[in-house]
This record gives sequence, structure tokens and C-alpha cells, in this order.
Amino acid sequence: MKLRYNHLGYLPEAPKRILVTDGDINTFSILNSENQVVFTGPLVENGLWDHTGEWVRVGDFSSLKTPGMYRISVSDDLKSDAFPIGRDAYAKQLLATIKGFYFQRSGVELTEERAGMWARPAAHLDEAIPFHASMEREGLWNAHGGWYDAGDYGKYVVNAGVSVATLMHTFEFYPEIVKSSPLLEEIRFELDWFLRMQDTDGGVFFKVSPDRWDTFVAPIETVYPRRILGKSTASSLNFAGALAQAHRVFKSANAGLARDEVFANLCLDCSKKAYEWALQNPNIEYPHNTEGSGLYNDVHFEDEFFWAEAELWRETHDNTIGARLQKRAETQSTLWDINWQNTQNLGWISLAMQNRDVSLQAKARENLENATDAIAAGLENCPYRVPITHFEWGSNGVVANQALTASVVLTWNENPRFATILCEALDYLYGRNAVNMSFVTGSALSAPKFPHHRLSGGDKVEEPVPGLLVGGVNEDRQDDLSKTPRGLTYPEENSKPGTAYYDHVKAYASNEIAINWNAPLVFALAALLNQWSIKN
Ligand code: 9MR
Repeated sequence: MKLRYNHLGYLPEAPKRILVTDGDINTFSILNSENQVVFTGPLVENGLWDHTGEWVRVGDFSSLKTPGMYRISVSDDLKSDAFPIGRDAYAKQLLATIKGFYFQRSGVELTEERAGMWARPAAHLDEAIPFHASMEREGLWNAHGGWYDAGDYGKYVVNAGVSVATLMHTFEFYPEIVKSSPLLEEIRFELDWFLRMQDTDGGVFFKVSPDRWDTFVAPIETVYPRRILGKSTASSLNFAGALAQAHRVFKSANAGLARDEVFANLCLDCSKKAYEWALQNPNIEYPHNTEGSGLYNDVHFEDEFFWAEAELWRETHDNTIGARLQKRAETQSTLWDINWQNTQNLGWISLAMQNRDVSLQAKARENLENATDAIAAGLENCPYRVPITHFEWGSNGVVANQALTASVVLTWNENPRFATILCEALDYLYGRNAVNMSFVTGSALSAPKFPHHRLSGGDKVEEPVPGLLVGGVNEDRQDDLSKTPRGLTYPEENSKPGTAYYDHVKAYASNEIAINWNAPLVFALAALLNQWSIKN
């Protein structure tokens, strides 16, 4: 019998559901810090989860709202650790996950004042790097700055675009929640790098990467030369979408001291040029080399065009772009999430939040509601209450993005089923999963200790860099030794479709961190704090 719950604790007003697997006990209790029973409720059978073969029961103690420290008790042998009901843990996680992006900064010193024991000197300045041989281009390029993508030391515009757009949405949706955080400063750091990734003809380079995969050493100790690669349709459109949104964000009154109209206008100009380049070059693929970097191998650009046009149309009111957008809106689907391959929801979210064209707004809202409805049904129909049928690479990012989709819809439709998605997605990420892990480094005792993260593995600090969400359960296990010589063997208990996660530094398909998984987590944490702590 196993108990699964959110190791971070619960917001006072939020739903609170726990899972008990493979037991026949019908009730559970909540104990306060004096060990007194303050709540007793039923454990209701919820079916067999085929991803692990566990019989699942659900307990609900949502009505317990008094802040304090508590434990869950199922039997004498099965009790949780102490956890809080309160707001603090979530407010801290929001700051920690934003700080995670600071830790991912490349090319600059991380000071002891801000980075503590994870301070490090500037490295990978990337101020004058050569072009990759595939580009047949002489000269050097300044590609300084930006975040490292993930556990590697590469920087990829396509994945950075969806990540920074998601963070900008966090600011746009929840300005009150993030106003005293460094979110906008962090976004600006990335966007300054974006501007450097644009070629003089408007096209945008795809990535900066080392010649070979770096070993697990600190940035200052790596040996492989770094080069710039691209340009491509996807990177140019990602850039265009993100920078048009940046125009709105950096001229917004809510931006406070970060407000910068000159920068905002520059972003819009560069966005337009990148979009024009993509119109002239509508089918230029990603660079096909994998010697020292990932592919981000997307070949369908309609969704990127849709996103870029939605943002550009909002910022410019250009009728020609508007007409193309209307046409594309007829065929674009609406998904459960946003990812580097499928960016259409970024277009729909932007359209849902404008009122210049009310029929487009209505369509966008209806589409996002339908997607959220399907996520809710997925959650309700899953014995384990997680709306996932196939755990893919970065499944934690998928879960965080489902929370994002639901949160977006909650801004105009307060359906409690949608609020439940937001809340239970975070329950899953912070411990209520089949491997009993809180998946964000530094977030709890159960958090990953050995992420596939060069910054963590290459420093002298025992604790991994905090505030970073690992990819999580991945039933495809591309890092299994039977599939690749670089791989490892997952323990038997970590081999089921719902448990295929391994806290091991070589487990790159389940234990790597990445900016595109952290960004929707930041969004979801801000959404959660907004949903239950400000309004109520
Ligand atoms: O997140 C990406 C995942 O969706 C892909 O299946 C996987 C294999 O192509 O690549 C992941 O992205 C990695 C990127 O290629 C290189 N940096 C690390 C990223 C996270 O694992």
C-alpha cells in the first residue's frame, strides 16, 4: 500500500486530494502538529491504473482550510511526512522556479550575492563565434547571452521562443503575483540574446552549440569550440512571435521599472523583419547535425506562422497579416498544451485575450475551453487523476502545460473542473506521482538529487542547482542501454509506463531539466497563487 500526496503542501482554499494504492482501507485521517485527528474522510475506489498496475483510491480533505502543519494518516504504518497548508511554500516555489532561469544564464558571471553557492564566473561568452561548416559562411558572430536550453550548454531559438513567450504570458496574466519578482529582468536577459540571433537579412539563426556534447564539467572548463547554426523558418517565426509579444509587454504600464518603449519598438521592428524573411523562406528546415546538440526537428510551420501572425496582428493591426491570420484560424487545431513542435496554442491564447476582433476572441475562447474540457475528462477518467495516456519525453512539461491551458481558460470561465486541473497538475509534479518524487530540484526532500544537468554535475556543490523541473516519467526510455551505448538500465520498479523515471545523472530522457518545462511551471504556480489566495 502506498500513499501519494503533494509534498509541498496545499493552499488553504484549494482542492486537496490524495491517492492510496493497493490497499483495502476505507478511511484516512489528517493529524495536526500535536498529533490530534482534525479530519477523517473516506478513501473511494477509483479503479486500476494500467500504467502501473495499481488499484487506486482517492481521499479528499479540501474542507480542511486552516493553515498549519499536518500529516496524512492511512494506517499505523502508512503516514505522510509533515506538510503545510498555507501559501508560503508556493510563493517560494514561484520565486525559485523563476530563479531557475537565472541559473541557466550563459555568458555572464553569476554573483555570490544572487547565486549563493552556485556562483560561477562568466564563460561561453559567445561574442565572436564562427559559423558551422554547414553554413559555408566566413566571419564571426556575436551570439552572447541567453539561457542554456537544458542540461546541455546549447542555446536553441525554437525552444527559447516558446519558453520566453510562456514567461511573458505569466507576466501578462498575473501581473500582481509576479510584480515584485525578477521575472521581467529575466525575460529581458533572454530577449537581448534573441536580438543578437537575427541576421542582417531578418532571418534568425537556429542555435548555438558546441562541436561535440560537452562532458559534465563547469562552463569555464569545456573544451569544444562553439558555433552558430541556422537560419530556419521555425526559428525566424518563433522569434517573430516572441518579439511581437515583447513589444506589448515592455510598453505595458504594469512593467514598472522594466518598462522600456525604445526596446519595445525595436522588438517589434525585428519581429516584422523575421516574419518577412519567413514569408520569403517558408520551408527552411532545422540544421540536421547532432554532433553536439539536439535537433528540435520540426518540419510543420503552419502553427508557427499562426502564432507569429496572431502576435504581429495584435501589435500592428496590419490588415494583410490579419487576413492571413483569419484564414489560418480556420484550420489550426487547439491542443492540450504548448511545445516546441506545436505552437498554435500560443496563437489561440493571444487571440483569446484581445478584443479588437470579438469573433476571433470568441472562437479562440471556445477552442481553448474545448481543449480544457478534454483535459478535465482525461483527469476524471484516469484512476491516478493525471490526464496523460502516454508518458513522453518531458511529460512533466506536458502536465505543467495542461495546467497552463486550464488557467488561461479560468480567467473568463470559473469552471471548478478547470481549477481542479491546475491544482492536481501541481499535486502530480510535487509528489503525487507513481515514483513519489517532487520533480523540482531543491523543492522537497524527495526532489531529484542527480539531474542530467551539466551545471549541477559540473560544479563542486553537492546539491543540484535549485528551481528546475526535470522531464519526468518517460515510458519510451530513449536512454535505455538496450537502445543506446550512452544509456543506462532503469531499475525494475522504474520500468513501468507510469514509473519510467530514474534519478540518475545518465538518465537524460527522464531526468534532464529544460527551460520549456520550467516556463509553464512558473505560469502554473503564478496561476495557483492567483486563483486561491488573492481573490478569496
Ligand atoms: O524536449 C525534447 C524532446 O521533446 C525530444 O523528444 C528530445 C529528443 O529529440 O529532445 C528534447 O530536447 C532536448 C534538446 O534536443 C537538447 N537539449 C536538451 C533538451 C531536453 O532534453
